[in-house]
Amino acid sequence: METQVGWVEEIRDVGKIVFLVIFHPKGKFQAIVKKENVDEKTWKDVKELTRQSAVKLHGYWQENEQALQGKEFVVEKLEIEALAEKPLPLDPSGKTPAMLDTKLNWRFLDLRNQETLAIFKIQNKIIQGFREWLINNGFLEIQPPGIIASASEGGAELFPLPYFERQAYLAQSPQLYKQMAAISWHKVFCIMPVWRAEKFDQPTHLNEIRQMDVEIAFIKDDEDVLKVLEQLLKHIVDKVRNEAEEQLKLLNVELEEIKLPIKRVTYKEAIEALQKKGEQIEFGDDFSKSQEKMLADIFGNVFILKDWPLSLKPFYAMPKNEEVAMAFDVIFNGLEISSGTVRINDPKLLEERIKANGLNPKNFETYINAFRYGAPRHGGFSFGLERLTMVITKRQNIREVTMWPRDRKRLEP
Ligand code: AMO
Repeated sequence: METQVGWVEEIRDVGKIVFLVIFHPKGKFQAIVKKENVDEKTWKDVKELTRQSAVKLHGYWQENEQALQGKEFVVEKLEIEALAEKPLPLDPSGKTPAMLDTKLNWRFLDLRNQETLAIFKIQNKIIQGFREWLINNGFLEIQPPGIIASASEGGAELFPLPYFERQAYLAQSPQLYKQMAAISWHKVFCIMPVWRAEKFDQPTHLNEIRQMDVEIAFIKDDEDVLKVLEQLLKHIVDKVRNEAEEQLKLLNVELEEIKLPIKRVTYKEAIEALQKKGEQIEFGDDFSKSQEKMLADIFGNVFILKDWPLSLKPFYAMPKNEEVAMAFDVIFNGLEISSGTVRINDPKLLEERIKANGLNPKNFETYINAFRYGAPRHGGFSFGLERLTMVITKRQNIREVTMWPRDRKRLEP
């Protein structure tokens, strides 16, 4: 006798036989309970069963062409592990459509929905693909802190945190720490949550995200970093295409292969292309979300926007000349999924740039000092895990691809 566990998605009672559809993340299956095959207790329990109850089934598999996967589980004994209350606040079978808000309010139930499961199985592959490519290419995984003393990406977006006698902040990026690791360990990466106190209410922004970061030392310029980025991105997309075919199909998504090299477009070319289309935009302006989409129509599904004005990039970005930084963004299906730069590894220049950005070098002393003792030139980038999941699964709202999203209104569950 074998044992299967799962949650009851459907119950079809035809008198002396009860058919069950059982949800399990491995795959749904049909179970069949016949009065003549089971003891009295099991039969009584089956008749009292409610949808979404957790059950343990003991029995065996038999072939049945009409059943899911061509087989069904013949139940000889059933144990109710936990009976679900009625009515259900959300029907995860998807038969009764629900608003995203309701799905998120009852996320634990929604995790039993096939589409939701497919999204997060794909997200698993994205994380695995990221980690495996980097490990296979000699990168070490690091663990930066989540509590920090000063900003790395601009002061306005920090969540303050009382920290004993001092003021601390939730990390908005592992930036300064991955740099300090790369100047000693050469090639490093990390995956960690970060927090941004942005007040937007947009389908592309959250206040807590997972960043997948890479940092490489002994580089010459931004192209050395971009070569790593594009191979890594291609590997992630290939992995999803090869190992999550079933999930992509279920979500009705055609995921195109990434052809290398990814097209490079300079910031200046992008501005000119938008101006030609009649957009009001000048050198020095950032692109709006709709302009990013327009750029995708012009330059394609995936492209790299590089040579950004210094004023639009953080203080640590290495200047290429007086105007632009060695900085880039990756635009995938019209959305920024990653950005990165070559970093300043000269303490004097770093101090100057910190001041030029209206920040106080005193708050960055430990960081600046890190570049006084054999700090090779380095650079890196960060993918937003949720943004990447969003463009790969072609979902419209970042909350769909975030298990428990944190935004201005949502702190629970
Ligand atoms: P940046 O601030 O551009 O760069 O962030 C990198 C990537 O993180 C994602 N992201 C977000 N996703 C959803 N909601 C948000 N509020 C949000 N903010 C950022 C995006 C973005 O491309 N330290 C640098 C990276 C580096 O230079 O290595 C940084 O954090 O996908």
